[in-house]
Amino acid sequence: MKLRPGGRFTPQDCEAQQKVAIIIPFRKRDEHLKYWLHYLHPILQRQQLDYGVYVINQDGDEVFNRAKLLNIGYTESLKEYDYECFVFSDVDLIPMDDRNTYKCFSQPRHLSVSMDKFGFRLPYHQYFGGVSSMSKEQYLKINGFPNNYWGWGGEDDDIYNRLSSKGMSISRPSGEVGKCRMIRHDRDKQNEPNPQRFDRIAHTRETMSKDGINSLSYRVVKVEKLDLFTRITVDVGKP
Ligand SMILES: [Mn+2]
Repeated sequence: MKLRPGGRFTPQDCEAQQKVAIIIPFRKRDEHLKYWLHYLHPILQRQQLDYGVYVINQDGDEVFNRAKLLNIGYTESLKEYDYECFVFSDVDLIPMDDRNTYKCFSQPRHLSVSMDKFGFRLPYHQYFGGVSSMSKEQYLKINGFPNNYWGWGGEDDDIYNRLSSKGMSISRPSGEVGKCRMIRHDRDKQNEPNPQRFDRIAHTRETMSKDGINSLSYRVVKVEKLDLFTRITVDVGKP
C-alpha cells in the first residue's frame, strides 16, 4: 500500500471513479484518530479510491463547531487537489462492511446508517449525522453547511433541511452494508449541547442563503503533512 505524505492514495492498477477528500472535524481525540486511521486506510484502498485524509483541528478551547470545520475542510482540500467528492466523517465511526463505499452518489449519501450505538438502526428517518458524502455540485447547491452551530447537536439536521429544501433526498446503503461501530467515549469538554439548536433548525430555509460556504471566515494556524493524514489547525473564532 503506497500512501503518499499527507495521507494521499491513488490506485496503481486502475483509474479511480472519483477523487475523494475525507474530512474529519477534530479536537483532542488522538486515541480515536489512531483507530480510525488503522481501520480506514486499508478499507479505502480496497475500495480503490483516489483519496486524501484531512483532519481539521479546531485550535484553542472555545466551544466546538463541527459544521464550520467541515466547511473549512471542503475549502482547504480543494486548494490541494481537484476533489469532486467529499466524505464528512466523525473521528470515532468505523464502517464494518467494505461494500459501504466512501464515494458520492446521485443524491447526498448518508453512510453511517446502522450504528451500534443506536442498536444498528436509524435513530430517525431524517438523520444525517455521523458519516455522509456530497459531490461538489450537491454541496454548492445548499451553500455548504451552517457556520453558527456552536456546541453539540443540530447542525446535521440543518444540513438535512438544506438538502431537502433544494429538492434533494438522502441516498443510503442497506442496513446490512451500512453497519458501523462508534468508539465509546464520554461527552467532550467544550462541546455541550447547543440550546439554540431547535430554534436554528426551524429557520434553516430563511438563513441558508446567507450562512454557509459564501460567508465562511477562519484563519489557518498550521498545515502539517503527516504520514497518514494532513492536519490543518484552524482558528474558527467564537460564538
Ligand atoms: Mn461520537
